[in-house]
Amino acid sequence: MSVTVRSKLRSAAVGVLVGAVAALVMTLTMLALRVALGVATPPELIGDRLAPLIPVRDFGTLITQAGGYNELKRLGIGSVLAAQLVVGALGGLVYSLIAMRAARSGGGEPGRRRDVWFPASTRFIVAFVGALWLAALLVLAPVLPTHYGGLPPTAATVATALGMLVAFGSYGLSVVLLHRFAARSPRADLTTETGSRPGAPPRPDLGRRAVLVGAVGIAAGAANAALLGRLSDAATFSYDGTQVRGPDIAPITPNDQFYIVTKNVVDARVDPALWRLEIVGAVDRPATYDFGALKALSPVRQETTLMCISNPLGGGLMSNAMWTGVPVAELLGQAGAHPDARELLCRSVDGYSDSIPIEKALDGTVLVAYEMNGVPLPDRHGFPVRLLVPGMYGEKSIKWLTRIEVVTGDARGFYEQQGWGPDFVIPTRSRIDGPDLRTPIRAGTSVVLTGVAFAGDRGVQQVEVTTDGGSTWQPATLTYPGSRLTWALWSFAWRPSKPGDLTLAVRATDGRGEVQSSKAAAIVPQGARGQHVVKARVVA
Ligand SMILES: Nc1nc2c(c(=O)[nH]1)N[C@H]1C(S)=C(S)[C@@H](COP(=O)(O)O)O[C@H]1N2
Ligand SMILES: [Mo]
Repeated sequence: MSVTVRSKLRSAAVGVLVGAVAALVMTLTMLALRVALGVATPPELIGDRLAPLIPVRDFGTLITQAGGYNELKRLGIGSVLAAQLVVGALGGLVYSLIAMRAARSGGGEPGRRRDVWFPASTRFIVAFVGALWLAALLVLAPVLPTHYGGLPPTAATVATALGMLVAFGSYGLSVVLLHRFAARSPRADLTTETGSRPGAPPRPDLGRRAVLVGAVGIAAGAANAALLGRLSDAATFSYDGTQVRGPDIAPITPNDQFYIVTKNVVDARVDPALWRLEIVGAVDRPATYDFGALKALSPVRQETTLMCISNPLGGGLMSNAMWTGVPVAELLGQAGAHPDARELLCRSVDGYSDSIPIEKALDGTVLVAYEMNGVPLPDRHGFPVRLLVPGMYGEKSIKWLTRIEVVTGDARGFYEQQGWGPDFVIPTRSRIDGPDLRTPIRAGTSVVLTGVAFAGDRGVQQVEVTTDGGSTWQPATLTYPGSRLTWALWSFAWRPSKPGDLTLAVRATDGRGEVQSSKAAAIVPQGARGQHVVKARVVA
């Protein structure tokens, strides 16, 4: 192999190595900013940018193929981290090629002054980092107002942009410094090379230096692994999708059992000192509240049940709590919402958004809640404040709320953009929780069936049970009648007289007298509808 080919290959290899190591340094910078300051990382932002663009059916397929929402989140983060490494290595490769060409063409001659201080390779890396940064700002513009430590949208945008600049900058600086070290200035390297004997073995010095760069890479990789481990311990993998159900369901769900759904890989952990609630948009008097100012307003206590739109028939993505907070109607009254106001577009520190109709917001039951069952909201449920929207699916009850914007048009939130909805009003639902009917029942014995029924913000008037596949319905007892905004708990004493395979089902009647229909609908796009049906085997 000729000397030039060998030296080119060697240069390219050094470039790839340096680029990959610099990418590890960049990732480390991102993760450190995330852990220490709550600054959103590009892997998280890219996921949040893409998710709303994916039609809900495809999103469902992706989740199934990945083996669950948590697995899809893991896959997304992993892919972006891997892509960063590849792009970083390519950047290093191009850098080394430019450095080599500059060294060859300018070898020996005194370069222009500009080229001494800013050689072509340095200009390339500045342009590369600058272009990546601008592209990231443009492409990620809608999700830049994200800050997991609680900064309001405008400050969050600045924090995210600066964080990316620092991270990308750490890449560029690492490429220049590591390359200079590894090739001991490309110019000096190649000048020596031309003077060396044809066919001479590569200078052992370069090999040793490359090994040292590799060692920096291993150290950066280990530090990345340590920070990823910390983030993964705090990640939502362990609790996203937590359900509560079973025969011992309590009227009020304890906070540590309340169901959880989140789009995040690592949830927000808001510092109340940074946090603000902004009321903006079509209002006469825009306002900003800090946590103290919000709690100084006269609070209301309101028991309310929440249910996720993706709760299957019979599922446990549904819980009930006693909430304390301030009615949104009061905040809007203070701000003076314009008469042509149509919706509220609400935003969270995690970049999540959703909208609610203005009539709903003004009905007095929509709260900015800061207590759950008598204690401050747990982090997972939206500390310091969340929106609480009775009667509509849980996605409207935005956690870590930071901005309410009064809009005069139709605004679509995170999930609505995927194609969920457009109707988010909770239909009447009920489920059978107990007993476990997988084990056969002996004819003639008494069994107590129990469960819950929920009719959004219409209340539950009556619950009925059928044990003959819907031919006859008998009233159940409401062991906890609940209120207009909550679920009810029911029980039904059943004594099957003869053996056979039976079909049990439950139906509720809402406070307006409307009976839950048996007409089934899939979860996508407006939430499951129909009756929860359970098979039972009665033996002699
Ligand atoms: N900021 C923010 N709010 C959010 C979400 C989210 O991912 N981010 N998920 C929503 C969804 S889909 C549901 S069902 C409820 C769940 O609230 P919980 O976890 O307190 O039960 O929160 C909603 N609010
Ligand atoms: Mo949800």
